[in-house]
Amino acid sequence: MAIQQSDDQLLRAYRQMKTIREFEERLHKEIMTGEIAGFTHLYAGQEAVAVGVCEHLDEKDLIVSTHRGHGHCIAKGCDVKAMMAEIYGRATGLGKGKGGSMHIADFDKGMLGANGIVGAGGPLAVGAALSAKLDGEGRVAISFGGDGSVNQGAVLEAMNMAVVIKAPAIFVIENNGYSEHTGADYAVGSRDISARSEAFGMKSIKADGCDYFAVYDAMAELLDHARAGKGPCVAEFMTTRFFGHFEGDPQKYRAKDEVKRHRAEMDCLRNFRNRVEGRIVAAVLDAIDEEVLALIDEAVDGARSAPGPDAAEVTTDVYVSYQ
Ligand SMILES: Cc1ncc(C[n+]2csc(CCOP(=O)(O)OP(=O)(O)O)c2C)c(N)n1
Ligand SMILES: [Mg+2]
Repeated sequence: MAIQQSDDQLLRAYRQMKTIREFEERLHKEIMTGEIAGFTHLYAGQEAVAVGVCEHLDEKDLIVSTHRGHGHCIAKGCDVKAMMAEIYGRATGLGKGKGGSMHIADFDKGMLGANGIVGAGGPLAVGAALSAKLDGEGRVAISFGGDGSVNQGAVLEAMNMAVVIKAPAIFVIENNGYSEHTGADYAVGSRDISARSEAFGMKSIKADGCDYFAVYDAMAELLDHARAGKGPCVAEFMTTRFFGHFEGDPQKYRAKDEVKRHRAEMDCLRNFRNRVEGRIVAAVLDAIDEEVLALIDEAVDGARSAPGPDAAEVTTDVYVSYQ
C-alpha cells in the first residue's frame, strides 16, 4: 500500500522510534553500573506500537501505560531528559525523582502514568474515556497492556463496561509472547486476543506490531470509529521484546537464539528503513540517529549530575489532596 504520510510525519515517527530504542539500549548498559535503583522493564523491540499509536494523538488525548512504559511516555511527548532523571531518582525528574521507571506520568501531555499493577490501565482508561465522552470534544483514551494483562479480571470488566457505556476507549494489546516467563500460547486459552475481544461486542484488529505502517493504519481505522462515538475497540499487535522481562532476567524460558533472530527479523527500525527506501535517503535517517544518540548522552549526563529529592520532601506528593 502506498504511504500516505508526509515526509515530515515519517521523519518524526522514525525519530520517536529511534529515541525509544536508544533510551532503552543505553539504560540496559547504565543499569549494570548499579547507579539506578528499582526495577526496570525495557521496551526495546516494541517501538512501532507506541509510536504507531501515539502519532495519531494530541496532548488532549489520554493514554495509560504499563510497567514497561518508557516507550509510551516518549511516544506521547514526555521530556526525555526529565524521564531519564526520574529513572535515576533525581529531583529534576518528571515525578521529582520519587516514582522511578514504573511511575512516570505527565498529565500535561495526556500521559496518565505507567503502572506497576498489571491490568490496572484498562479500568483507568475507561474512566478517562468516560470523561472524554462527557466533554464531547472527540477525545479518546487508550490503555496499553500486554498479553498477560488480558487475563486479568479487571481488564475484562473494563472491556465490558466500555461497551455498555459506549466509551471512546481503545485497548491496545502488545502481544510480545510472554507474561513474565509464561508463554502467551500457554496462558491465553483461546490464543486469539483480538477474536476474544470481539465477543465483548468491540471492533477489533490484529496486526504486525513490528511494522510501524501496519500499526499506524490499524489505529487510523480504530480511532475513526472511537472518535465518531461508535464505541470502544481493541488492537492486538504481535511484537517481541529485545531484553528480558526485567533487567537481570536470565531468560532461560526463551529459545537459545530467539532474541538474536528477533533482532534480525522483527526490528521495526530496519523495517521502517526498508519501507521508505526510495522516498527518504538513508543519510537523513543516519543524521537523526546521531542526534538521538547525542540527546541520550545529554539525558544521562544531566540525570547523573542532578541532585536527589530533598529529604524534607519525603512526605509530599504521596497522596492527592482533593481540598
Ligand atoms: C496484578 C499483578 N499481578 C502480577 C504482577 C507481576 N507481574 C509484573 S509484570 C507481569 C507480566 C505482565 O505481562 P504482560 O501483560 O504480557 O506485559 P509484558 O511484561 O510482556 O510487557 C506480571 C505477572 C503484577 N505486577 N500485578
Ligand atoms: Mg507480554
